[in-house]
Amino acid sequence: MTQDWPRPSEEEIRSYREQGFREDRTLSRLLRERAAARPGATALVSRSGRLTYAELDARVDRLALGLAGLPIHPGERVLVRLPNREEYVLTLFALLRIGAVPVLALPSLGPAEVESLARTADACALVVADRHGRSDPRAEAARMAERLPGLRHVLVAGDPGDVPARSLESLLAPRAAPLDEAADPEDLALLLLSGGTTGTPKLIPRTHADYGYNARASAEACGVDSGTVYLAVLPAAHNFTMVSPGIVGVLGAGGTVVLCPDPSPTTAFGLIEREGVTLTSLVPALVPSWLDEARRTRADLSSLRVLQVGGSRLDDATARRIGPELGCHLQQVFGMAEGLNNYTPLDAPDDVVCGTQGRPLSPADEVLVVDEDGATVPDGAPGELLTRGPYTLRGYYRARELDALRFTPDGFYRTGDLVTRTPAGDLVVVGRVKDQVNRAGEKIAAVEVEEHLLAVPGVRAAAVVGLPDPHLGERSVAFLVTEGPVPSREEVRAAMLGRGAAPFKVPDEVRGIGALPLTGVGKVDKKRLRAHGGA
Ligand code: J2J
Repeated sequence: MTQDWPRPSEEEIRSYREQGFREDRTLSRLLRERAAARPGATALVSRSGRLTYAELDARVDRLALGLAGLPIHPGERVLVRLPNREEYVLTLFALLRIGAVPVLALPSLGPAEVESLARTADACALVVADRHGRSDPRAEAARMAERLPGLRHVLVAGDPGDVPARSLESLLAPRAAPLDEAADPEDLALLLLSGGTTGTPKLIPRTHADYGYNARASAEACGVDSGTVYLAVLPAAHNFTMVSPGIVGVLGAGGTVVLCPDPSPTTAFGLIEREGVTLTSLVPALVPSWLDEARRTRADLSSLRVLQVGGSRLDDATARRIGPELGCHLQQVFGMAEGLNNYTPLDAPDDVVCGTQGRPLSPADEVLVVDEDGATVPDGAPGELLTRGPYTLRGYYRARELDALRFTPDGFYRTGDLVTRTPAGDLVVVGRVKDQVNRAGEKIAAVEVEEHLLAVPGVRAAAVVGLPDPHLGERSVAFLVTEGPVPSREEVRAAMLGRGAAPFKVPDEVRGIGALPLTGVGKVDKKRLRAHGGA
C-alpha cells in the first residue's frame, strides 16, 4: 500500500515513546479517563449549557454510535466546519472515538475552498452549522454533496432545514454503552489545514500520539490543571485553540473549556466574569480592542491568570501593556499546525516575555536557523527556521511532490519563517520567506489569491503582498497589470466571492502597476513590490 503520509521511523517513534515524548493513548481515551476520574467536574460550557465530564463522555458515545451506524468507517475522513459551539467538541471526540478522521475547517473559509478541501481529503461526510453569519452552510454543503460522489452524508449542527441532510441531534443514539476504542495511538487522528503557500489546500496529518503529546506538554508549559477554566475565543478548529494547550490540553488535564461564540471583548469579558476564566488565547489583532474595552468598562477580569497571544507577531509596545492593564501574565505563543510550538516561560523576565516569541516546547524539538544555502547562522543573525521533533509532521497528506520542497532530506520541516535565536534559546520572528500574507493571524497563500485575480476580466498579471498595517498586522495588497481600467476593490471582491473564495482573502487594497518587477531569475520581485507599496 502506498503511504498517505510519511512518519518518523519505527526507531525514532520507539525512542520518543521511551522518553515520554508521545502519548500512548488515543485522544478519545484521554476524555474517557478524565470522565472516570472526575465525572462530576464541569468539562464544557457553551450556549447550549454545561456538561460534566461524565455527561460529555456519554454524549460522545451516543453520537459515536449514531455516526458509526450511518455508516462512517474507521479511517474515513469527515470534514468538520463548525463554529465554537457544543456540537464541535461532541463531533470531534465522537469521530475520534470511532476511528474516523476529522478534517478541521475554519468556518470563515469560502465554499470553493471547503469543496477543494473535501476533495483533497476524499471526505465521506461534511458537518456544518445551520447558520454562519449571513451565509447558509447547509445549502452550500448540499450542493457540494451533489458534485462530490464520495460525500455521502451532510450533517447539521442545529436545524437541517429543507436540504437533504440529517441533524446531529437525530443521530444521538438513545443510550450507548461505552464504546471500545477503534484507533491505535499511532494512527492518524485528524487532518488540519495548513496556512499554505500553494493554490490547493495542504493537509497536515496528526496522530493521536503526537497531538496528544503536543496538548499535554503545552498544558504543562502553561500551568494548566484541573482548576483551569479556558475560554476558547479564536475559532475552535484552529490549532492554537486545539492544542496550545487549548481544548484538548485543558480537557486532558481535567479543566473546564468555555466556548466563546464570537471574539468580541464584550462577549468574552462577560464569560470571563461569569465563569471565572483563568486562561485564554488571542491573535495580536484582537489585543488592542481588549485593552480598550478593559479600560472603558472596568470589567472584573481578576480571575484571568494568563493571556496567550500568538498566530502573528505581537509588537513589543502592546506586549508591555498587557500585564499592567489586564492584570495577568502574558505568554507569547509561536506555533504552527504543522507541529512546533514555542512558548515564553510564565516566569521569564519582561524582555523575554515581551520581546521574544518563546522557546520550543519539548526537549526533543530540534531547531536550526539556516541561511539560503542551508548553513547554520550564528545566534542573533536571521535565518529560516527548520524543525524536526516528536510532534512535527514529516510530510503532508498525499503530497509527496510538495514534501520534497518543504522538508530537508533528513526530515526537517522548512517553516518559511525568518527568525533569530538569542543565546538563551528564545526565538524572535523577524520575517518570512514563504509567499504568504499573515492578515490578523489568518494565513493567505498569495498564489491562491493571484489565481482568482487572473480570472478577473482585463487582468493580465497579478501579485499579492502583505504590507504593514496598524490594525491587521499586515494587510493584503494586490498589484494588477491590466488592459484598460484597474478594477475597483469592490469589483475584485464580487469576482472572488463569485468564485467561492473566503471574504478574508479579498485584497484589502487593489493597485494598478505598469509591469510587475522581476528578479534576476524572472520571478516576481515581491521585495521590491513591498518597498514600492510602503512608499
Ligand atoms: C509571529 N508569527 C507567528 C507568532 C504563528 C499556536 C499559535 C499559533 C499557531 C498558528 C498555532 C506566531 N509570531 N507568535 O498553530 O498551535 C506564524 C508563523 C507560523 C504560522 C503558522 C499554534 N505564531 N506565527 O498561527 O498554522 O508564520 O498556526 O509559521 O495558523 O503563523 O500558522 P498556523
